[in-house]
Order: sequence, then C-alpha cells, then structure tokens
Amino acid sequence: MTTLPSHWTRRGFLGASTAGLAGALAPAIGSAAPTCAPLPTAGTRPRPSAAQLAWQREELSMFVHFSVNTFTGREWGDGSESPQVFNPTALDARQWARTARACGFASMILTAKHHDGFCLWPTKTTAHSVASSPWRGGKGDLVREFTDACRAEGLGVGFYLSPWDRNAAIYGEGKAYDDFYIEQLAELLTSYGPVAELWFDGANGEGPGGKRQQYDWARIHRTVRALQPHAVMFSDAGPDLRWIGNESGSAGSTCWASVDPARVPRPGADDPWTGEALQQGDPHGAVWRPGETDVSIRPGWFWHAEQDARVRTPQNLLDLYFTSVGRNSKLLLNVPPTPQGLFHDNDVRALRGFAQLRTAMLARDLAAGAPVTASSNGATAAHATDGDRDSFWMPAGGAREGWLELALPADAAFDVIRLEEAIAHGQHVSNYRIDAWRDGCWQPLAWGTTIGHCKLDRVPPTRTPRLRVAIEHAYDVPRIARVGLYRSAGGDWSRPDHHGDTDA
Ligand code: FUL
Repeated sequence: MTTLPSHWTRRGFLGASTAGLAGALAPAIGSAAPTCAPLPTAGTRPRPSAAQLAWQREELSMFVHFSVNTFTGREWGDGSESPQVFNPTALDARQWARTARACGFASMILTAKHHDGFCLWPTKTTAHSVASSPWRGGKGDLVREFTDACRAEGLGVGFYLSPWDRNAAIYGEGKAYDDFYIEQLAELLTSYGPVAELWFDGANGEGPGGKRQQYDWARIHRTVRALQPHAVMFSDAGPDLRWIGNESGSAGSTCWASVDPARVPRPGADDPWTGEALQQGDPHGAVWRPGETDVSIRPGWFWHAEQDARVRTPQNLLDLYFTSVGRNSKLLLNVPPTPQGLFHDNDVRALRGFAQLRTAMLARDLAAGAPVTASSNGATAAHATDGDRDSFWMPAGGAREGWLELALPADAAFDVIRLEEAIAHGQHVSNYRIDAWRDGCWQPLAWGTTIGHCKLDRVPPTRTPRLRVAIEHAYDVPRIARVGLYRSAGGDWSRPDHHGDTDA
C-alpha cells in the first residue's frame, strides 16, 4: 500500500521543493565534456555555458527512483526502514540503460540517496546502505552498476542526492550534517567517473517542530565545481539549472532560460512569486538558468504494484514532449524499476510507443532545404532551413524584428512547427507570429512568445506555398537557427487546409 505524505502533491509545503531528441535531432551523447564557463560571444544578455548548452540539446533525460521505498510501497520513507528490505532479485541496470538509449534518452539520473537516507552505494559515511542489505550478499554497489550501464550505452550520468535525510541522526545539527553530506557527495563525485548533472532536491517534510538543517549551499556548489567542473547543478535556485515549478510536465508557455536569482533565492523558497518565476523565467534576468521539467511516467515517483495499469500512454508522453522540450525546457522523465530491479513491461512499452511517435513525427523536416527570403540579410536566410543548429539568420543593422519567408513544395503538409533560436548567443525573442499564404493574403497560423532552444507549435493540418515567420519583438537581435515543419501521426490528413491553392 502506498503511503503518500499528506503534502506530497504540493511540493512547496513547509519550505520544500525542487523537484524536476535525442536520436533524430542529434543528441550530445559522448561529446567531450563541456565546461561551465559562458561561451565567448558579444552582448550583455546572459548566455549558456557550454555545459548548459550541451545539457539542453540532449532534450530527453531519464530519472530513476529506486530505494527502500520500492520494497515498502511508500513515496517518502521515514528512515527507519531496515536495509534488509532492499533485495532486488534480478537487478539489471543495463536493461534500464538500453531502454533509455533505444528510446532516445541521452542521460539518466539515479536517486543515489532519497529522503529515507538509504544509500545505493557502499558509502563509508553510514551503515544505512546496500552494504547492509542482502542484495549481492552485501557486496553490491548499485551506483557502480548504474554508471557502468550508462557508459556502456553512451548515456550521461547524473545523481540525485537528497539533502533531507530522515535516517542520519545528525540531520539538523548544522556543520556535522554538512560534513556528512559533503563526504557522501565527494564519494559520488570521485569514485564513478564523469558526472554530468547533480540534482539537489529542496523537499523537506519535517513539519513544525521537526529538525531544521540550514544546508551549506556555497560549500556544496564549491565541492561540485572542484571535483566535477563539467557537471551542471539543478535545484529550485540553480546555480546552473532550475526546477520548472511543477511535477506535471508543463513548462510555462512563455519560458525564458534567464532568471533573476533574487526571485528564487534558495532551494525550497516558497514565496508567492516563486512558481511564476520558475515557470516563466525572466527576460531581464541576469543569469542563464534553463528550466528542467521533471515528471513521472506513473502517478508516483517510486514503483507501486497498484500503479502498473496507470502508466502514461505514448500519446500522453508525446504531449509532455510538447509542453517541456517544445517550450524551451528539458524533459526529465521518471521510470521507476520494480522490486526485481527491472523496468516494468508496461513502462517499456509506453516508452517505445513514445519513441515511435516522436521519431515518426521528426523523421522528415518538410522545410529542409526550402528556399528562404528575409526582411533583410537575405543571403543568410537559408540558415533557417539548413539543418545546422549553430548557423542562423539575423536581421541586418541591429534590428530586433524581421521576417523569414519559406517557399514550400506543393505536397508539404504539416501540423507541427519547430522554431529554434541560436541560444549559444542568448535567448532574445519575446513575440513571434506565423502566417500562411491563403486566398491572396497572409492568414494567421500560430502566435507565440518565447522560442529559445526549441518552440513547438501544433497547427491544423496545413499546406501552403508560402510560410512567413515574423519576429515581432526581441530584446536583442534575434538569431533564428531553424524553422522546421513536421507531420504528426495524429492529425486528420484527409482534408488538410489547402492554404494558397487559389493563388499558387
Ligand atoms: C521531490 C521528492 O520529494 C519526490 O519524492 C521526488 O524525488 C521528486 C523528484 O522530488 O521533491
């Protein structure tokens, strides 16, 4: 029986919370470790570090929640669980990694320690770990098996290490717990090779009268920078990545990668404006801190038998792709292994279905190579359809608005539009519209605010000889790296709108 903490759906309770293409669109798997220094380009608006850029280009990452909770049916263990309950009978981290890789995910993040304090590696800091469990006769190291599996499949490695620890007796004692936490962190950062992401959860359900621990975030960040300078760090308050503000899989339809750090000063800050700041970011924010959208494939973060029939459908997962990746965020999808230590067949089936829908949709960019004209600087307009996300069109003379016009083949019928800014140079567009030529005039097809790394718009099934993307407002010269047109599996293609037929 699952025991949900009374406030588990509301992450902000009691000061608590962070929470959270590959394949067809070139994942950044296996590339040389990028650094955390901002990329050298002109301008005063914030830009990503190479590590943040590589992180965002992955688009899909997999979260793996596995702990004593997998065996007790709880979502938040209270720390009193006996390590004896931890005994996956057929654990195969390669099955997780193969599934992730085959379905287009570029990295995986493991709950090395959840709030219950049970460590999935044989840490020197506490006996509350796999070393005290019957699994592999107490000689197992799940973090090792996980990292080996990720490396074998070419996936990036990430760790979730819960600051809130309900088992450690010294939790709440200030420096003593800080030292303990830093030691755990250092073990993870020094024993298992390159780490791409650290996930710092601000959740805390101690409640009134509970233990209080002020985490030494500056020291935690310094430790990560010193031991894994290429890793990016996630929390509500960054420093590199921010929580998107909910666990339902939805980034703001306006979503800036930049933030004003003062609006979310620390993980777990629960001020009235926090949610909006996390969802939308801030066009004037001084810091580049893109949002990560964490959501589970099931109602819970951990596996529960009674949820085997409540796994998201492939179509629902595709919808999440639109509301996360398609809104300038990254999707961190949780897939919890069963007590056997395997992904459940229902989850694997859903993931495969999701991958099929996505790759079928993205297999062919109907705008690829299309001739493009522009409001100015026309010689570079073709960069928007050349498939190279590093090349871009920008209007001449420092203009902050302008338009691109694509000439499309008669048979190009689409219902998904993908726009990309060249975000290595920052994110600037705050308003755009897309029009199709029909009956001798431009007719509106889509309108939106931010673009960033990727903006996906669903439109009615459409054919048109001419498509115009107008940047109506930007905070600096807009740089458009891609206008892509795709056809989803779902649309009613029997009668696509024949934009322009009378005029073509
Ligand atoms: C939350 C935690 O309390 C949940 O258990 C889960 O780990 C989620 C990703 O973050 O804050």
